[in-house]
Amino acid sequence: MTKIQEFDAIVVGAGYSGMYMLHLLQKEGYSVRLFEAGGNVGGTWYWNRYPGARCDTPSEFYCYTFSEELYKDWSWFSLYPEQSEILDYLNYVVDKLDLRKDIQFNTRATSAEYDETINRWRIRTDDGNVTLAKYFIPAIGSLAASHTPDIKGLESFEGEKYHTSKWPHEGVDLKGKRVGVIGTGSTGVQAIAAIAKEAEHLTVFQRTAQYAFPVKNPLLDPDEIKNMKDNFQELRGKIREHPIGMPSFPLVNDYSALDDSPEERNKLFEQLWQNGRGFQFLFAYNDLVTSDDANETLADFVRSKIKEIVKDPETAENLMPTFFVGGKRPICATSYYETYNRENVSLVNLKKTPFVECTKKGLRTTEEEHELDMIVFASGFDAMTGALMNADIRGRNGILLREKWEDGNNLKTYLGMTNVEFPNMFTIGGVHFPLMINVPPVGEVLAEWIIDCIKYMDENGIGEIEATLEAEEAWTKELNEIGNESFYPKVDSWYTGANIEGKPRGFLGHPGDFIIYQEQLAASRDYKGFKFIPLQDTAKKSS
Ligand code: NA7
Repeated sequence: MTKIQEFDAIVVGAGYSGMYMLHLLQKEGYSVRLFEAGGNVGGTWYWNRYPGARCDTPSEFYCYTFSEELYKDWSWFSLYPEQSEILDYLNYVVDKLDLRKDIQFNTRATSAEYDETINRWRIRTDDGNVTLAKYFIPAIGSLAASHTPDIKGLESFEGEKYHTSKWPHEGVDLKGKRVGVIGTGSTGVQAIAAIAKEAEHLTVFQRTAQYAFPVKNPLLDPDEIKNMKDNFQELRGKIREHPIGMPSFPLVNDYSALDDSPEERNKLFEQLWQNGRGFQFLFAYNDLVTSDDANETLADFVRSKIKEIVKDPETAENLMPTFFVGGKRPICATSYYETYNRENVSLVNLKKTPFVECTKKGLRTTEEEHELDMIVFASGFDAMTGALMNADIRGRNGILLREKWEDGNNLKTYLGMTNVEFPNMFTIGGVHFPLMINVPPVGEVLAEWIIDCIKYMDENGIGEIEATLEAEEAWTKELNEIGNESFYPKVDSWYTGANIEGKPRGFLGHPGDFIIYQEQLAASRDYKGFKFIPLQDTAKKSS
């Protein structure tokens, strides 16, 4: 029998942002239920268990900073934590904050509709139950809908097939297997280096060659951990003042890359390469992602490293990236290029020899058939829009979110969080969510905005909040302007929807930096971009 329950708020997704949102709602005394499709907390980190999965953001910032006690009672042991260490951390948090009592695991929200007659969101879940709530907060993340290439004949393959984002929890035996990996994004480069060590043979199918900045994976020593904890307050401030929320990456030279001689520049780049601190490269000079010529100096340097590292000249040539560095999500990797020197690894350049079909034995390109025991899809996500548009989310008058967005051709939000015609719904992660900023602090800032708004509504007897058309139009226009001036349109990537054939192009995420976004959020706290309906009027409507 269908069970109907009512809460003040429903949160969907137990990743970083959803967990913090739940904590804030609990703390303020709201009744809340969080639905999570997985069997435990973690979101992205719960599902993405492929070999080599690891965070490319230093652990000291890839965590919550709203509570000094929470920060200090946990000690990371890796600078760049593996997936399992992040899950351990999130399990520590969920227990310490006593969040589990309000989380329903193994439960997928299948639809959400706003019922104007009762001014409540009605959420249906795959256990057959219905839940009503005044506030609906999908925190499902930007990369929740995986993408598998549409290769002819894929169903006929007789070997094993896995997508990295749905990696079996019990693990996969790679020993003695001929494995093919499709994709060389952040996931692919990690998986490739790890799979190569176990598989009998690894064939990498690469569509676009990548810049992979090296990261070394040192364990943190006790002094570093103590230092992080002792400087917590300062660190918290610095995270929010840094363009991507990662203050251990300072601007090295506050001048153009072109102002240094090639020798000086290469000396610095070489130092950064040896240091192995990934994203630090983008902050070597102040114009690396604003000037084509400056960008090309970095691109050239990486290409020279590929030539130096990869022994087989043809493989090295195929690994040479040519696009504007940063246009695709920058990639941090450990021993990525070195992996191609292994006897058991080969590279297929799909730009030269595209897929023709998948056969029962493997993948056939225009050149040859590659026989495989296993295909691993590291082929990314229908990012930002996928999960929200696949879901049945209905606002006023039954309008579907994907209809409002005209299937991705007309993406609009206000603040990357609210939508005209979808009252009392706040989205974290998804359309207009920041593209390149460290996710946990952005999630914190948004969850804090939402809880303040909810409190404001309840303290002022407000039944409904909804973005105004003008605010939504102005925000979307502003974002497009920032985006057009940025480097994002220069390159095909998931940032603009170009990773998936047929997906409409546009600025899916917020193209500005963390400081700009926080300024926009701060400015919106006067609520002039919203319409409020007093509680008594919503009550009248429903009577
Ligand atoms: P990405 O970065 O989208 O990478 C996906 C990879 O798969 C990329 O190399 C794609 O090539 C490749 N791809 C996608 N479709 C195809 C087809 N049809 N044929 C061949 N190759 C294909 O996803 P990740 O999972 O690596 O990373 C996602 C985010 O997770 C990352 O940005 C971080 O934020 C963490 P392309 O480059 O599009 O030519």
